[in-house]
Amino acid sequence: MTDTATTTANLNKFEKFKAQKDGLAIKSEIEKFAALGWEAMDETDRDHRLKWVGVFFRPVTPGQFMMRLRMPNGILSSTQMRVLAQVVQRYGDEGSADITTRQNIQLRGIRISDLPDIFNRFHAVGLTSVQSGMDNVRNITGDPVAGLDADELYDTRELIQQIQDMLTNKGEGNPEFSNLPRKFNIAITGGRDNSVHAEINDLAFVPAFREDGGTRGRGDTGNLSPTLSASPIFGFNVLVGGFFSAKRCEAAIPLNAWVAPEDVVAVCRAVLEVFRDRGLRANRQKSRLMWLIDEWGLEKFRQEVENRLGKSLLPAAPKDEIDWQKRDHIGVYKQKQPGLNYVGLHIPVGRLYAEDMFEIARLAEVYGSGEIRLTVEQNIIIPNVSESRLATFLTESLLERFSINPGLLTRSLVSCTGAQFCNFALIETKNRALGMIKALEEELIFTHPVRIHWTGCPNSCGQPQVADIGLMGTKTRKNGKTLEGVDIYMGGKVGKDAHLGTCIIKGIPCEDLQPILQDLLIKNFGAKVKEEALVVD
Ligand code: SRM
Ligand code: SF4
Repeated sequence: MTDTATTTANLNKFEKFKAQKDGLAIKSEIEKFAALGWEAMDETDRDHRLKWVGVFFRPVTPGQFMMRLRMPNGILSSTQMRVLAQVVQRYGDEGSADITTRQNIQLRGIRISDLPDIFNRFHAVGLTSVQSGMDNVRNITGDPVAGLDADELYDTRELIQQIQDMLTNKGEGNPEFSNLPRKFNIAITGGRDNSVHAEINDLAFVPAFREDGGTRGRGDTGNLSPTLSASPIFGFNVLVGGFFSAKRCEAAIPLNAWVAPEDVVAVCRAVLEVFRDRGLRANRQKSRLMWLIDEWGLEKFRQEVENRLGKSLLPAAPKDEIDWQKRDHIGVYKQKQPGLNYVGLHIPVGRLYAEDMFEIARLAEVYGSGEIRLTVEQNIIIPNVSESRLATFLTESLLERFSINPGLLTRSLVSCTGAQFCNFALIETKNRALGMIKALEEELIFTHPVRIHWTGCPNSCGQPQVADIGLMGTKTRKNGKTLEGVDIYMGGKVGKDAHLGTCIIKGIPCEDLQPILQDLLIKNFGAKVKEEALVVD
């Protein structure tokens, strides 16, 4: 046996194949795969390693792959959107795109033979899909209205781009971070409403002022050089270990650290180096960062981060600045730039087709500055719409489908991919979610939005634990038959004092769900039955 064979013998299957060949290695094999075709490819390359370049084999639609991009801070240009539209357009009815719960875009219908051309197109417009799946850092989320919002404390855009550049070697792929023990999520919020769900990330930065302006921890070797300042200094309190998995869900906990914006990239690197080198790899169900923190205790973890950083971390500021309810950004809002507005369009369950994407790109160019933003609620924002053009913009026909004023259930609906494309799914989600919301809105009147999140299985990609009402797919039994069903979560709170909801009812068959939801909405969220729904004919 070789050394490698000896050391890999006891590893789980994922660690084994990563040790045999790094996922990023397949970057140089794309032309070969394209010529070979998916049927003839090595199965590990096809089903797993391709995810290192953001290409996902879909057992539900074999031969039609999914591509997951990276959209730092959820921002893209109209030129980039048009390229994405061109890519899915060539697949006709089988081509589509989804806005994801990480402010990102996934493309569907992709043929392996087209990958070289697609990567060339991406490259030409500065798009990358590198390291967006498997044991890599996912899309880094930030405030969707960064740089637009008059009340923001920090514009997160540049910082997030810097982190992505560091982690991915400017989108080309970075072998330093291509073999983590498991996936890793990073979020930064510079606003007051925690628009990124900081609490459900492995590493999150939330705004916080240090009153004393005290020591900044700048010495290379841990020597602190005090700089006194009269006014509070802006920075971030750091949260660690938030995650959802089928086995366990945890909100992130404070690391008891405050970092200045200029130190955020280095802190990300230090945390990731600790996770990469010391994270638990034996059992994939116990590999996320929180399991390491559990094993070591927070103090030791913090100490190891400081060792990697080469300097001390300052203690957390006593309070963070998350003091608003979370906004959904749907509708028209004034920007901090005089005379400009941002317009949030509701995209039902995040699903887009090529013609929608071309149209969004056109609207962003004609009425805005060509910029398009995505939200973790799977919607779109078009910024920089001038006052003089706003009224005409609002008459555009696309806004009839992608409304700025949808129904109060519709506007907050979120859904994961579900059975249409995801082989983990226990139920169909997106279409079912839309049908259910339509039926409930026909029967009930609401006074405020109710956030309903659907997720097709316990992996929780649709984040049911952050919702007012979360619906998690399951299989259930009724009259001796196995049916698609849901476990119902409630109590999720976002924004200020965010906390996770918990499961309150298990195993409701989807066919029996509507009256149960109706009841929950009436009893807990002030919904009222419409007069006409009460008329019996
Ligand atoms: Fe997820 C795996 C879709 C956000 C937790 N997720 C998957 C896979 C890749 C499984 C697969 O291969 O089929 C799904 C791809 C289906 C498809 O064809 O679209 C998938 N996850 C998604 C997306 C597209 C849901 C959506 O409709 O928006 C989201 C893509 C985000 C992105 O742009 O990167 C998505 N996934 C999430 C989130 C939410 C978040 O990050 O805020 C979570 C929970 C948070 C977390 O990770 O801590 C999440 N996905 C998972 C897990 C459970 C992780 C674990 O530690 O066990 C899996 C399964 C796994 O990794 O083994 C998973
Ligand atoms: Fe697939 Fe389950 Fe994630 Fe939904 S929650 S996308 S069904 S893995």
